Order: sequence, then C-alpha cells, then structure tokens
Amino acid sequence: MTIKTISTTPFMDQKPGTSGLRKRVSVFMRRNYVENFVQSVFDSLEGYQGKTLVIGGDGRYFNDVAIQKAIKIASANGFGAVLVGQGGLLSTPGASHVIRRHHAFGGLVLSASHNPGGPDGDFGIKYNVGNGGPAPEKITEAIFARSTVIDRYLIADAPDVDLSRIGTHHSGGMVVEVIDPVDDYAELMETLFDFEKIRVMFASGFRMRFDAMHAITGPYATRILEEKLGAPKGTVMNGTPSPDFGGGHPDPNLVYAKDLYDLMMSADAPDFGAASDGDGDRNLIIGKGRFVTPSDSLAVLAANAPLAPGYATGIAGIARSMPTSAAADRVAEKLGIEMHETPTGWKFFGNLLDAGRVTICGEESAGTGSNHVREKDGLWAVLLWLNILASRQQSVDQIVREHWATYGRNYYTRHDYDEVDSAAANSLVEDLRNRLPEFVGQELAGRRVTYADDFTYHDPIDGSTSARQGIRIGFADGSRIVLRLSGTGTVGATLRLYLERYEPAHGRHDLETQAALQPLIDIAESIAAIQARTGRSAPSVIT
Ligand code: VG1
Ligand code: CO
Repeated sequence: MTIKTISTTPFMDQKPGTSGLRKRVSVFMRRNYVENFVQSVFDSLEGYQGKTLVIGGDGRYFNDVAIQKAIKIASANGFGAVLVGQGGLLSTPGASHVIRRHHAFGGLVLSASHNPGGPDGDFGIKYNVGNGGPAPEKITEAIFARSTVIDRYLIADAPDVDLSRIGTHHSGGMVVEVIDPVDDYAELMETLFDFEKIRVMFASGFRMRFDAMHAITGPYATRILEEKLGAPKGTVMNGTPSPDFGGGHPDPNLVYAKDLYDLMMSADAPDFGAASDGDGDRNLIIGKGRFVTPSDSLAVLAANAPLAPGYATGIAGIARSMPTSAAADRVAEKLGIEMHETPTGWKFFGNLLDAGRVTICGEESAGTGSNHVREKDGLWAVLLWLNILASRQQSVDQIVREHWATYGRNYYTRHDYDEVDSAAANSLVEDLRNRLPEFVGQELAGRRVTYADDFTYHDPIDGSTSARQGIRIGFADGSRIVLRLSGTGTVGATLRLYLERYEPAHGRHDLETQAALQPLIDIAESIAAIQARTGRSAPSVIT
C-alpha cells in the first residue's frame, strides 16, 4: 500500500462551536478542508495505532465524499480497522453505542445535526472519544490548535470502499467493516425498555406518528416502532433519509415540525407524536393536544424512569444544561438524588455519566439521554415515553398535568434571533455582562434579582473550568432570564434568550406560555435591548 504525504496550509480561522466543526458545504468542499480537519484530529490523539475507529454520518449531502476521505486518512495514519455503517450511515446515538459496544478508540460523526443539508446547506464533523461521547474541551482545543499550524496530511492511495455491501473490506492495509447501522442500537433498546408491554399497547389500538424529517432516524424508527413493536405501517413519516432532507430543515421544533404539531392539536390526533433531528439525537414530544417542553419532558422522564426495566433500580442523579428549566431539579430534590447544572453541549455530561454520578441528562433544545450511550438520543426518549404510557395507561396530557400538580410548573420558552450581525450580537452580550453586578439586589418590574452572572462551570470530576457559558439572571421567586450566543450557527450570530417562571404545585398551571412569561420577556428587552440592537422586531423562532 502507498501512503501519500500531502503538504497543506492551515485552514481554520475560527474555533469550532458547541458540537464540532460545522460549516457550509461549500467550505467543506474547499481543497484539503476535510483532509486538514481529519488529520488535525488524528494529530491531537495518541495511542490509536492498530485500534478501531467508528465512522458514520446522517447521510446528508457530501457525507459520501467526506467518508471516503476519512477512511483513507485513517488508514494512512495507522488505524487497524474502521467500523462504518452501511451506506455511510449512523445516527449520533447509534455511533456512540457502536464505539462503546465494539471498544473502539473513538469515532468520527459526519453531521451538522439539525442544520439544513444539500449543496447550499451545512456539513459537519465531530470527533467522539472511547466512552462514545463528544471529545472533551481539552481535546477540541488541541484539535483547533493543530489546525492553525498543520502543514501535511497522510492519505492512503487506495480505491473507495463499497459501503453499500455489509461485510469486510480493505482500504490500504486497514480493515473496513461495513455493519448494519441499526442492529446494535435496536438490540440495546430491547434491553432498556419493556417491548412486550409497548407491543400490547400498539396491538390494542394505540396510535402514534413519528416524523423522521427525511433524516437518519427513518431506518431506526421503522425497524423498532413498526417492525419490532408492531406499530401500523405509516407510523413513521418521512422515513427515508435524503441528502437534502427532502428540501426541509431537520430541526424538530414548532416551526419545522409544524405539520406534526398541527396534526397533534387537531380533532383526529393520534395518541402520541414525536420527531427527531438530522442526526437522530434530538426529540420532540407532543401528546394529543399537549406539547411537552423538552425541559418538562426531562423532568417527567426522570421521575418515571423506574417504570422501564433498564432503570428499575432507580436513577443516580440528573444533569441539565444551564439554560434548561429547573423542572428536573424539583424531581431530583424529591428523590434525594444529585442534580448538576452544566454548560450547553452534551460533552459536559460525559464525566458525570462515566463516574456514575448521574443517569439521565437533558437540554432544553430537545436533547435527552441516559447512561446507555454518551450522546443525547431522540429515539431513546420516544421509547421511554412509550414505556411510561404503556405502564401508566394515561394520556400524555394527564401525565404532564399530574407532574405539575406534584412538583409545580416551570413555564418556559426560548426565543431565537437567527443570523444576527455578529458585531451587534457580541457587543450586546459584552455590554450586558459588564452591567451584571449592578442588577444584583435590585427590583426589576417587581421581581428581586438574587444573582446575575456569566455562568462558569467547575467540572466536579476532572476539575476543569469552563467560563463565559451564558448570562444568567435569577429572581427571588425562582424565575430566570438566560441569554447566550449559539455555538452551532454557520451564518452571523444566533442569539438565544431563555425565559422561565416557576409556579408552585398548588398554583395556576393553565396559562398560555408566552403570556405567562411576558413580564420576563419585557424585563429582558429593557435590560438587553435585543430588538433595538439587532434591528429585529420579533424572534425568528419561539419554542
Ligand atoms: C445547540 C443547542 C444545544 C445542543 C447543540 C447541539 O447549541 O442549544 O443544547 O447541545 O445545539 O445539538 P447552540 O450552541 O446552537 O445553542 V445537535 O442536535 O447539533 O447535536
Ligand atoms: Co442533533
């Protein structure tokens, strides 16, 4: 086999964000761009010679090209084997599980998650470590540092591998094992959930819709929901992955999954509706006439997890990202278990999960997961909900209302301002950060501020510190305003404003969400002047 050493020049002008490198497809198509990134990853790792690397992606446009490059570069750098999903496909949680199950050294996940795909859309590459989770900041910092000085990459002079054929192939001297992308994952789900109980529920007429949004969960959901659990054919909508996600935006929110939402609010709604995103790690949960906020979903799942066989002995603790509502905190308090608040991004949960300190984690952005893998997992959340519905024999609406009556309700919303001018967004955050000390102890529209800071996380396991993770303003009544800049956007800046208000167990739980939060929305505008400074009269997306 011939290994070619190609000289190259540094390529990164900007640090990768919340989840790896995410850019326009046109940027990834630049000469040596993929090669430079993949080589920068390998140059930042040690001890992988002869070991196994997992590679898979969500099937978006350019997946097929990038994956062949990655295989040849892995071969030239001395990996012993690559495990790759048939057709180059693996969902993000699926890849996490394959890494763990096969004791791989790590993995490359090719995806830009919920960002749109196609020639004019986005692409992305993320490196995951041996525990199956996203590389911790120490490694992502090293990859970025390497990318600014890289001067060569190694690539095997070998033909492309036929990824359509399951079985053993070779790339140069390296073995390439093409595996079924769903098998391992489906098997894992059967160990966690009561499939028999869910089967009986479907057999007795329970109906659901799962919107795969033309993305990676199509094959996973079809196999598990329709083939294994006996849900009627057609339960899975938009179930065939397409390179441009059918021209859609694979983000399961109330804007892009509007058809599902409208169906679930209509008179002939099925019992349960759910959707996932481009790479299969997010979940949207909607009951008949009842949208469940991701923050509430996390709390409900944590409170009811022991109904599923995989969690029958209880959960060790819960972690949530800082902007996620404190609904789960009430559950942890009642159960007397640990509760952790981490920065945005799944990578911050890895240490807590590895140490057995927490079992269930979640983010307000429709991400929920557990210690079964080291990524958030859309279909897992759907299956846990199904298990709970089958056990409790109640509707989603009843379960959520009972939850509020027990723990109180955390009214919650997120307002996104997309593609804002970067300079305007940065100065807005900067100015607000500088003024934070003056708010503490003050009354803002009748609410007393108890703390105001830019969140700093101290990892209790490895002692590392992550600063400037988002502005938090907390009030005496449990309300919060949070503001941060997105780390996953590819054009301009995305400003996210998160608002939360706590209503105790005996309080009013039937208010309209935006109306319930209007006083806090007004306070946020008065202190941050978001609309004035961004020139936007309204958010781009309200969740
Ligand atoms: C967003 C979400 C965050 C999530 C991240 C990756 O990040 O807010 O909670 O972890 O996307 O999700 P940001 O920095 O844009 O707010 V995914 O589905 O891309 O893997
Ligand atoms: Co995703």
